[in-house]
Amino acid sequence: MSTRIGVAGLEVDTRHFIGGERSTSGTSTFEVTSPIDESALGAIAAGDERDVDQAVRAARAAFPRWADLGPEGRGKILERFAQAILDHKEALSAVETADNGSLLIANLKRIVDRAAHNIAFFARFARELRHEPIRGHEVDNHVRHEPAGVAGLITPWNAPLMLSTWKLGPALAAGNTVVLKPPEWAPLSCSLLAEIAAGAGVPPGVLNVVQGSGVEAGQALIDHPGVDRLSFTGSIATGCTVAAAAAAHVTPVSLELGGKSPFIVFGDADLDAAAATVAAQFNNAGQVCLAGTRILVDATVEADFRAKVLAAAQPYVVGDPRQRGVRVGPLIHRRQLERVAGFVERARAAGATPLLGGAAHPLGGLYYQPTILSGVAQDAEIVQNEVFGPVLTWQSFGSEAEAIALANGTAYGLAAIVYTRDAERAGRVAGRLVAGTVWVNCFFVRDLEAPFGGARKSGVGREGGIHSFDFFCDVKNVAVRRGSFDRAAENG
Ligand code: TXE
Repeated sequence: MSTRIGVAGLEVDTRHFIGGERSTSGTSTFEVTSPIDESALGAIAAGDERDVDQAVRAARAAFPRWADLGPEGRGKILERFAQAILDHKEALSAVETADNGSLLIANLKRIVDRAAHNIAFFARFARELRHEPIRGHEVDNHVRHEPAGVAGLITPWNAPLMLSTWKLGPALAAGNTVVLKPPEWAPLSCSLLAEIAAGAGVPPGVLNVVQGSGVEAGQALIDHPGVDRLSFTGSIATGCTVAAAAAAHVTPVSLELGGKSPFIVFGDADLDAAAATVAAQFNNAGQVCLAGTRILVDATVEADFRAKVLAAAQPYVVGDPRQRGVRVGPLIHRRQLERVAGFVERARAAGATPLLGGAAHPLGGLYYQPTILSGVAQDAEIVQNEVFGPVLTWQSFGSEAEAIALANGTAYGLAAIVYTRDAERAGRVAGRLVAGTVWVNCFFVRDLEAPFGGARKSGVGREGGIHSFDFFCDVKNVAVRRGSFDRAAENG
């Protein structure tokens, strides 16, 4: 196996990053391909139990010193890490685009900035975290957030850089050391990230990366008894496996799973703004867990809104994600293309009508047309299951109660989007929707201090701000008998 491969004019190391060094214990590899043209990017070290064990041991060895640095000491290093991410913006953007097909312009303009912010925000949050003592009858309760130990982080392919830093930020700032298992379909930006962290002064063993398949490297990580926290983003099926493995060691687990979020448009809404936001659901080729993929529109404005949505979708040009003007890149992998195409074919066979698209793009490869399907029943597969591609469904409703019933009528509960000009209605509907996040007249705004997570099968737990620290820390209460030290001072 070559230890370096050329990607987008850059060199990326193919080995794991353990204890501050590149290493691999076995010889097995997996092929990484670029979704842009399905070309081979190269062979990457496939981690196994031994690599994971080595990484957990390295993380464990590094933990006491990292924890002892405290929020101030860690914060300085993490701020340098955040700055180093920005300094490597071009490289990270180019590699992420080559590896997972996301738009280059989006990576350059937003994603890398956000990745850096994910680290810097939590570094600052840890420094500023203060607890007022809770005054009880006999004691003062001093609440402390103590680092838990070694955190195992598992991330998916749709946004590896963004989602890995979203977990790394709070885990590291809280004083944990980590083992990160990046997605096998897009592992390369995390390989770069590990080196960038080391270059910025993150000590050896604090951030370890083990690449490989879910069933081998991922499974070894979730089964490892030396892991104190497991944070996972991915599919529901794998989430269940992670939860079961965590249960065996009573390891706290955070699961961010899929979504099938409703996008409700009331008759009084700003239809132009709502239509533009509907079209934005095609971003990242629809491979977004939060996407509002079920359009629910007030029947009284349906025809007007349909025309506006179709017009708003026009600029969503499909093509090479490196080209300017392109707004929808390829799907990640041929298996994902087949999965998306299968959903649409079955929906059409069951009577769904495309208002837009409805098939693979004439460009071929892994490109799929932005698609909106009407004539779908609430219990149809396409309405009930996450497609994870540029595919939306279209339904209308006759009353607020019906809109809420349709919106809540799936097993998911990640997010919901509501467009209305009526503030009272917005509050009322938001209260009745089953969702971890409700966006009113907006979409995809995620302040890092706000809680994030899913209801029902969309996940377990909340992260963001203090919620992240509650998860990544052992929350300890030190109850001190009031006056006991004063008396000791008087006596002594
Ligand atoms: O997810 P997996 P996949 C959904 C979406 C998509 C579907 C399948 O519907 O079509 O999931 O995607 C690791 N032990 N989402 O197959 O398998 C795996 O290596 C430990 C929603 O990629 O859940 C990868 O790093 N780890 C989603 C991560 O889990 C295991 C984003 C996610 O992979 C493992 C992605 C195991 N036994 C897909 N098996 C979102 N919510 O953002 C796999 N993994």
